[in-house]
Amino acid sequence: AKRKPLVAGNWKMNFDHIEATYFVQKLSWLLRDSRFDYRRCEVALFPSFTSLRSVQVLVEADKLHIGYGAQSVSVINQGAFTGDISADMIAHLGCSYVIIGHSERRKYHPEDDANIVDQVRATLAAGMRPILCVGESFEERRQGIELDFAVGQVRDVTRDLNEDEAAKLIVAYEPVWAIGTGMVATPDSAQDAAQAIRADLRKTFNEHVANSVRILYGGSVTSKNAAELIEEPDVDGFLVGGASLDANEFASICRIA
Ligand code: G2H
Repeated sequence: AKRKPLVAGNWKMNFDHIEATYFVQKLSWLLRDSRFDYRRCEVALFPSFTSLRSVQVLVEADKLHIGYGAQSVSVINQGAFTGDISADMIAHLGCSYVIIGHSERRKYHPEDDANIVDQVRATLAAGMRPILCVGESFEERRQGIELDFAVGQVRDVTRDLNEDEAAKLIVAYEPVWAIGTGMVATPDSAQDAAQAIRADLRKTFNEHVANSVRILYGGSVTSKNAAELIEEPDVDGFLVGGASLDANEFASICRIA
């Protein structure tokens, strides 16, 4: 990685606010104990909405260097939208990031390209950074169109952004077949996708945008496969799911990145 790496723990629908608080304490203790350098690598957690306030209180009280964010956001600012959470509500909890377009959201919720673009806009407008998830399914890989597919998903969003907005984007390349399956992409294929996405950013915008955007790899990342993935020049960190639920394992991945 040539940029400051980011290790993001996507807890998905796990941990209530008490478990979340316990986890953050344990993680910060583990990282402090191993003299982890937060200036070298950013660490961020993505709890459920119900845990964000507890995480905020703890992070602020103990002045922790751990960032946090939400796993999705409403595209609307406020009003009669029962059950939705706005970008401002999330930002006012001290969140720095929002995960957008995770394949599980694309699958189980009606999050299409237009909705994902609007989530990116809402997140940027509230002063946070979007972590845009893209990646092919097994079918696209079988057809050999995985690079075009992932690049196309990024382009669907960036075509509506200006240069300043695009430079704030974080992309997570998560091949759908690697998510929660234990089948991790090879370092070569993670690099190929990250490189293709970066090349397209260079073409659409310029060198500055291409060099600013961090591209994470996600999909069955563990402390066993993180080292070889992070050696790739265009892989700038990880979006970790299952392995982010164990503080020891997640701390190991942070140290590796
Ligand atoms: C992909 C990833 C985290 P896991 O969904 O976003 O999950 O590491 O469990 O494959």
